[in-house]
Amino acid sequence: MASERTFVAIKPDGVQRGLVGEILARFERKGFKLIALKQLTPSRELAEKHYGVHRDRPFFSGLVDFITSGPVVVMVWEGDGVIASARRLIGATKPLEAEPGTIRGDLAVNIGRNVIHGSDGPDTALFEIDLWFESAELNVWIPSDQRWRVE
Ligand code: D4T
Repeated sequence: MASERTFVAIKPDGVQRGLVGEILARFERKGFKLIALKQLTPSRELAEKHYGVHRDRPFFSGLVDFITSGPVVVMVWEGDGVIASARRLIGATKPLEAEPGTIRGDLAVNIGRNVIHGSDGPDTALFEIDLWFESAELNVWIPSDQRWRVE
C-alpha cells in the first residue's frame, strides 16, 4: 500500500467542545504521521472554496456560516492508506449512523455539528492540502521508531 497524505479539520464544534486532544490522539495512536498542524478561523472565501462542491445544496450557506464561526484545527496526516483509513476513523457523515468507536459515532449526534472533516479521496486530499497549507508548512520527517515498522 502506497504512502498517502490526507487533510483533516476539527470543525468549530470540536474545538469549542475541547475535543482537539482526543481527536489528535486517535490518529497518533493509529500510527499515522502528523506532518502539519495549525489553528485558524477560516475566511468565507476559504470555506466556500473548501465546500465548493456543495455550492448548490440547501445547507451550503449554513455550513459556511458554521465553519467560519470560530477557530478550526487543520492538519495533514501521512501514512499507508491514510485517506480511506481516516474516513473510517471519522465515521459516517450522519453521526447517528456512525459506528461506535468512530470519532463521530462516539462524539457527535448532529449532521450539522459532526466535529471533523476528512478528505474523501486522493484528488480531494491534494486539493484540500493545497488550499489550507503552504508547501513550506508540510514537515518531511522520519519517526525515530521507523526501523521497527514493517514495509
Ligand atoms: P465533511 O466534508 O464535513 O467531512 O463531511 P462528509 O465528507 O462526511 O460529508 P459531505 O461532504 O456530504 O458533507 C459536507 C458537510 O456538510 C454538512 N451537511 C451535509 C449538512 O449540514 N447537511 C446535510 O444534509 C449534508 C449532506 C456536514 C458535512
